[in-house]
Amino acid sequence: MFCYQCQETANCSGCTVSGVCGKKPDVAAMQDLLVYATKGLSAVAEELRAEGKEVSPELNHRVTMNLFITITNANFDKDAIVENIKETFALRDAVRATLSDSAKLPKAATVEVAEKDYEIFAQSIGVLATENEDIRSLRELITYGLKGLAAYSKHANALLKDDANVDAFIQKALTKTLDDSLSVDDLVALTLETGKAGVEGMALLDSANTSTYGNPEITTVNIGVRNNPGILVSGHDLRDLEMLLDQTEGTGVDVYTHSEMLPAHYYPFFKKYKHFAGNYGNAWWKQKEEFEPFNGPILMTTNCIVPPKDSYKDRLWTTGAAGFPGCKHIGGKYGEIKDFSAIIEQAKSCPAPTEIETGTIVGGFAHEQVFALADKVVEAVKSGAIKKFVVMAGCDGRQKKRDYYTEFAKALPKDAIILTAGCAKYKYNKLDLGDIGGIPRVLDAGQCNDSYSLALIALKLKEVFGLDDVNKLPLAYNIAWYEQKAVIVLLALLYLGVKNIHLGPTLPAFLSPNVAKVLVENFGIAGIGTVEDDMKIFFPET
Ligand code: FSO
Ligand code: SF4
Repeated sequence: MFCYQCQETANCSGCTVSGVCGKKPDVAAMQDLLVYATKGLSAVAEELRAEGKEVSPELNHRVTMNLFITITNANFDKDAIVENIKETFALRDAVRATLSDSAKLPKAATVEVAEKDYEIFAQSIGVLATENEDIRSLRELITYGLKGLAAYSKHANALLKDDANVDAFIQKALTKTLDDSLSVDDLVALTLETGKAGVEGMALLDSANTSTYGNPEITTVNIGVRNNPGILVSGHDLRDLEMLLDQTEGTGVDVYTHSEMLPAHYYPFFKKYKHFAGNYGNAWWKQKEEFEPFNGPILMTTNCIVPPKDSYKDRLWTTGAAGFPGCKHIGGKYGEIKDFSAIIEQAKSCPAPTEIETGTIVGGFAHEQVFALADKVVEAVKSGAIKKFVVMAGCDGRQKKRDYYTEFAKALPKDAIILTAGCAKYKYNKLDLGDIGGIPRVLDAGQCNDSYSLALIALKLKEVFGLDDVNKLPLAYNIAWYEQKAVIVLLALLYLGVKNIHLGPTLPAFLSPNVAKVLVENFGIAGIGTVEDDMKIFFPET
């Protein structure tokens, strides 16, 4: 196997024996083949569009779901992935049969592979099949960005919102990663185009979320527990959460959020559920310690599964793109009501969660809420009470060196505000960093996709202060990344013209020296150093 798509890849270069995440070589091979089959399907869809024919929502959804399945920590279930490969090849062949001309299609769109040969064939189409390291680097950078974009599209699709342009772009770009005639410059241009589509994808999801659930607002979330049995919902899918809340109403079972699901509490819609009890635990990587004392079932709606301990494996359920062998999976198509009765029945027989923390956290600072506070914020900046904003969005992870982010947050000057989104917030959202004139020093916009809000806030500040360049704001970026959704957020920020982003705890292994050089020279991308040194870089004036 060879996989280097996430931040914790072995030795900062690539997982070759087994994934640090727990992904085994046979699952890695099936994920590679699923990506390849999806690229073939996309090439067929591209040709269909070129012939002026319509591409079905079924095909669009198949592409986004397949990519989502291959995101780090989303799906470890080989059998489920094999099923998706078979279905993808079948759909590819059926659609190809409707083309007038299929002579120009790449091999991925035509090759026939028997199921018994999947693993052998997968060895020939993995990441290392592209020999030139710069072309490989750019192809993978684009593919990983598209995986993140696909995940965000899928969440919008679950709310019955689609953007045909975003789907068409994903398929066009996937097809281009198969094209040997493209140069490094062509692929650099495609990388920036991917960032543009990332902005559109996040805008789509933002509008799907806010039109369905309202605009996030300042909310205090309980992190303790109640006395009833509970179900813990993890991942990012708000529609799954909504269905589960509907079905648990009046059953005596409470529902808690975990990790990236915390921001659900910020939406007005979810406040009507009396049994929506609070948030339990911390970022995804602590689940081995925290799922055991939760005592009840846990529903993983998306990525960030840590291979479970036997002590709670029978309480771990998956749905959507997520999967783990031996854990029960709840199916359901877009627009259908999923049947959560079995998980609810299991919850009823479980003890209430054991309390591991008490207190509250505050969040809900997405774009509309911050715009509502704009006068106060502008006043605080003008008076000098707020001197700088630091965007510390992104992901948390299990590596010790990520303690840097806690120490960085603690070391910040007291007149600096943290703007955050994603599970990176768990490194400092319980530190009690205080407020500046009533404005909390940690403003949490929501999930990683809500980094879109942070971009809108930056653009609004630029407008209010009459600046011609977003880089002239008193705003710095110190972003933590882990998996591929962070890649699309990064590409989106680059497309919006944001410069000098610091990215850590390590730079992506999939950036070749030359591609890294392009990012450094054109965008000022940098890594992180020690907290002390970085304070001097971020706050040269103090
Ligand atoms: Fe964190 Fe996981 Fe949201 Fe990622 S929960 S690491 S960037 O999936 O998606 O922020
Ligand atoms: Fe390794 Fe990350 Fe790939 Fe898992 S997803 S195999 S940890 S690079």
